[in-house]
Amino acid sequence: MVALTATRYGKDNIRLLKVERHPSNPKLQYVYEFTIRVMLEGDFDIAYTEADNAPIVTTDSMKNTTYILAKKNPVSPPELFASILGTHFVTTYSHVHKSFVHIVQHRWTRYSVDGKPHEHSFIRDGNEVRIVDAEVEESGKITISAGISDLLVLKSTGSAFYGYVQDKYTTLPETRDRIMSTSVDATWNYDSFENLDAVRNSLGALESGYQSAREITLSTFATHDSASVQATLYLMGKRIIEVNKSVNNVSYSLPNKHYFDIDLSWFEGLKNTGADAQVFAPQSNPNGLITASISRTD
Ligand code: AZA
Repeated sequence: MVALTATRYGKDNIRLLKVERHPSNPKLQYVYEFTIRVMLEGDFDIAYTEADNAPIVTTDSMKNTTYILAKKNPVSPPELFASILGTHFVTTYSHVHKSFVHIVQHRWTRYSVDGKPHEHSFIRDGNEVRIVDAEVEESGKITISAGISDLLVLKSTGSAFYGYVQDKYTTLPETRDRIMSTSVDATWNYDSFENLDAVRNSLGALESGYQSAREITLSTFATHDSASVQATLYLMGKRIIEVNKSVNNVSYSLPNKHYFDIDLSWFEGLKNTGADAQVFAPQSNPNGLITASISRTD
């Protein structure tokens, strides 16, 4: 005997770019580029167990719906668009009980020409992306998590690492001054929203939630006199929760991108290690991977 115990299906990698024009100055334009995944849960079992396609909302229709709702609605902040899209599926189809919308927003940052922000020209300033996940229930309740991925940062000093376990397996030298680099993946969760209107009433908080989490991540990375990736990670998460009252949980995944000293003493006694190190060898792998979640407890 077997049983179907869980199903979820949808369209992945729906790519779209939307141009929005300023209401009173159509030459001033805004662009938003997304890669979107829409997944549905509901009464779809017979499609799997009896080869009966009657309940299937095609994944092609999900793609079409995504384009149409992007045309008819604001797509920024992405937390709002994810909620609009997810709400559409649970309100349009009575057999859809839950929808899951995942949005990856790619960077297009307005750039300046002759010192003035240009009206319609943008630059991809890095591979960093903004992430949103919205889970929408048929009651209307919306649970949103947001995040940042692939935010690559490096500091050339202000990081030490010593005092760790020393045993017969240890070869890593202690250091009071090292390069620290990571590609930040951060996710934070908001209190759930009763419905789409509640999301619409919180747009400022959602946008500032993203901006402040990014700003805290960058400033803490730069200014913290770091004892380890672990200690810097914890401080970032703690500060985000302290600043943002509607955020209850922050998770980070921080690969440790190592840059090793190169001993050049074999060449005419050239000093290039410890305090004299200037030329480093970037390492691709293996790499450390430091993860943690920090939660509000009060
Ligand atoms: N944390 C660090 O910050 N650096 C390291 C570690 C670690 O756990 N292990 N090796 N180097």
